[in-house]
Amino acid sequence: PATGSGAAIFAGTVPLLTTQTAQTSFTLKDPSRGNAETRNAGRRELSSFTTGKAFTDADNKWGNGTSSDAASAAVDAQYGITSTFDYYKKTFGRNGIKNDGAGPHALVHFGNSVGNAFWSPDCACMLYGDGDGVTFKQPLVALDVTGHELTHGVVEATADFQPTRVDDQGNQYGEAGSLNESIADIFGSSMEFATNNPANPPNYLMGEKLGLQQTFLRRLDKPSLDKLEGTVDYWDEGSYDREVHAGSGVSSHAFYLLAEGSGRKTIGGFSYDSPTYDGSSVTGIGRAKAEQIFYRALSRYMVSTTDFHGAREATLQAAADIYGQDSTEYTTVDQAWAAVNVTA
Ligand code: ASN
Ligand code: ZN
Repeated sequence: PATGSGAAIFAGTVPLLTTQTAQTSFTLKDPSRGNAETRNAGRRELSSFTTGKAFTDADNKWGNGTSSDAASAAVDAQYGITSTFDYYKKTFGRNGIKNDGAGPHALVHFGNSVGNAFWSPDCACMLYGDGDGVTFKQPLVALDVTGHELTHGVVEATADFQPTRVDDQGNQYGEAGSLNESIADIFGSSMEFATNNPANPPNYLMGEKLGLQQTFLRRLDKPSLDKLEGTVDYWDEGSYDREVHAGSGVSSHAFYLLAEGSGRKTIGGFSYDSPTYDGSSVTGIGRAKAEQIFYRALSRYMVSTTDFHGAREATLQAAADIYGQDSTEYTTVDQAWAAVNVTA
């Protein structure tokens, strides 16, 4: 690969490994990471392009750090997809989204005024809108958004959670779909911690770089602080038919409690105060162990119809496999689920 650098919108100035195609021409494709590549959708929708257009650059210095240069969003995207590739490889030995060695693909500048980012099963790639100009004023290329969306690709290749219901506007409901959103937030924020970019300090907030009025999209320590999507802290049998981004809080909160514990805590300059359903206090086992437990549960025990009670059992089994049934880790998994009202 050729060694270049990029000026991103969110991630600061970052190194990029690229491909030289001529004396003075480079493309945004990283041969050291399964040809992970970011291309330009040119504001078109999926129906009217197939692969977009390659970004090229004469001196291998990409972007100017703002949206005024179309390449800047591509720098964030390429940095995000390669950082996610590295995260899964280093942390879990997973070689790519599908574990087939292929690097992720991304298309930036997707569609006209799209305030969202997606994992698309059609192209097996990331699609990033430039924002709707109202709620989202910037391209949705922030690091944790990339970790979230690519994790939907990992979920598709593993448990493949399916929503129990989809309404006529395409909104998805139910616990398996909520686990999909939750797992995407769990590994999206874990990837942010692993990447530890100085311009993007890691935390348990999702989408905090996007310039939202609420300052974040969702958060794992106390999901109910999110008023945008109405995310919930605890499982509630009586009313459980939630939109998946709202329901995701239950298992995201269990993960946070497992990793960090309940109550007040300052991590990397961010303050958290995580509650529990039953007033119990939970002592965390650390993020690294919590990640291993959740990944093993996802990749071995969870299936398309797994609900929160099934997720509890899957993570208990994973903890028993790694640490033993008499371990503190196993007991803490049990406590963390009880603290979000998911019990045997
Ligand atoms: N950003 C949304 C998500 O990943 C897009 C979607 O798939 N509905 O949850
Ligand atoms: Zn999602």
